[in-house]
Amino acid sequence: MNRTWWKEATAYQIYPRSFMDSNGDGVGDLQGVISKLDYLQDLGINVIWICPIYKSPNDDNGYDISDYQDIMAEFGSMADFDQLLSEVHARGMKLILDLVINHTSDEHPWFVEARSSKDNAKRDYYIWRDPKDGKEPNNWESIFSGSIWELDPATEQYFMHVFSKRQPDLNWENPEVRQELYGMVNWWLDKGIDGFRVDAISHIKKIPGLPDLPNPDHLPFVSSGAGHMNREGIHDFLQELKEETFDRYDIMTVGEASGVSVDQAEEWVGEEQGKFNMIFQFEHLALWNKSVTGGLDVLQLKSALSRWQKGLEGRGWNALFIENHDQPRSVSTWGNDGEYWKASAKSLATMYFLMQGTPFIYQGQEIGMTNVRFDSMDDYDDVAMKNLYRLETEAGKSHEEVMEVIWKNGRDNSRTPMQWDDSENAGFSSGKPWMKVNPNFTEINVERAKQDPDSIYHHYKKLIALRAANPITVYGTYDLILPEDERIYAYTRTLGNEKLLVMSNLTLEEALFDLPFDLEFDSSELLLNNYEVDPAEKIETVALRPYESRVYMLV
Ligand code: TEU
Ligand code: CA
Repeated sequence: MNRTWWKEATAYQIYPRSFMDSNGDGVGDLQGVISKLDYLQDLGINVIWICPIYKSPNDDNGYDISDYQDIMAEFGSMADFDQLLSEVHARGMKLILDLVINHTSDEHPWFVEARSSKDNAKRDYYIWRDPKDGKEPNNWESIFSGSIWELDPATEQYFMHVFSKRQPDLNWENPEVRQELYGMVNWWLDKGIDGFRVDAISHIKKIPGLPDLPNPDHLPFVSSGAGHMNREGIHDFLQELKEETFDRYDIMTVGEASGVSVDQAEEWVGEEQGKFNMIFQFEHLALWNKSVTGGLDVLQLKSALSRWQKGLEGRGWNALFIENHDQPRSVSTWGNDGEYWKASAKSLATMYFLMQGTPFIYQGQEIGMTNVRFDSMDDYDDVAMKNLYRLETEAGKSHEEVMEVIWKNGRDNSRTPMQWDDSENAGFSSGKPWMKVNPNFTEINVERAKQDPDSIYHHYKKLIALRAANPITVYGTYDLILPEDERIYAYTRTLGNEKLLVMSNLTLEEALFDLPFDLEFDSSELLLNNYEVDPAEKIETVALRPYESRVYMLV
């Protein structure tokens, strides 16, 4: 396997609106990010992925872009961006941006023109259809609830939006659209950025004819992935994108690729044929029920992640993650944010971090930030959850019922301001934050975590250092062990005559680790643990306490 910088890197995701506010207006900004670069460097971070910072009316917090080559005024100016880039580089780190090219904002000049008349030159930049029987052109549902179509009264045609109605989908079938996008991508790459996380890229190809999808339950609209998620023909677009842009630079690319399965890995991330260096796959995210009671299914988690580990072995590269700005907090969802808060956050961290791939940490994950429960919808912002709330309450559900779902699944769980210290507004802002701070900030914050040698923060720091110092953690071959165990996620990594043994109890119960008898070694060295352990303890059988995890080097 070829060695490259992006395989060896540890990445950190910043949601700029909620990271650090430098001027007291309550909104995080680029100067705020700059002020925390030393913090990230000290943590051991090599690559920063910053969520969209472009000009945007913020219907979906920057994922609705109205000018690709300008900076959102609330975040700063292009001069601030240039400073950010050079300060990141000065610290030996890399910066990748979020590339949102499935759709634009409805305020993008292309769309403003396109909607002005049916024969406008930009009309075909988007996807327009006549009404069918006085209604939507087909029965597809938007990922953000409701129809995928919005009627534009001026021209009496509908336009398609896979996400919010203020995020019209670009028409990738139009070569002019593609050329415009490539030019923009190269403009940023020429500026010297180090790559992109490519948003919702598996949605750019829609099936020909946009037919109704099967609707056995006679729903008003049906979940529409079959119409636009990883559809046939998408690789023609992706290949062109790669050739016209990415291939010309030494950069890192990560596609956000829902709906892609491991048997398609070669085309997506193969070392030769792949369109991206790595992708965020979604299979493990679907594993905790979207229901209120759903917890973590350890067996399924093991099979999903192992499938990707083995599927890409020697062929491509994984992006490793358990959190991002679209998911609730991992410690609340998969771990335990009560009594076993520390232990479970560390056990989850160890479990995913030492697999083969490039690990990503989402801001706040490194201090174990948790989900939040606000009582009123007024304290929430996410357009997806606001749509859901409106439609569900209109359909007769009670406020309480819908709030349970939002508390458990809502994207704002991970979008509350970063908790830096225990001062007012958690040190995020001297003004009123755009979104309320999680009230647990007096307990959970960076300052306190740094002072506590036993903190989740220090555990992450050790993991990052362990990865940086041991090529086996990057290049070693992954093998799942104890596949049938319902509590323990255990695996080995092998490189030369070394083996790394990683064991994580992912449950509240004690679990007995039985070393497989074919695992041979002369000596074992304890490298990382989250409970007190006697380093000389024999590891043939180990009683792992709730959420206990350990890492050994076997030689
Ligand atoms: O998310 C995209 C996203 O969630 C879908 O790609 C995913 O396919 C779907 O949920 C699976 O059913 C990205 C951003 O991360 C998100 O914040 C944006 O809201 C969204 O794109 C629109 O730009
Ligand atoms: Ca600000």
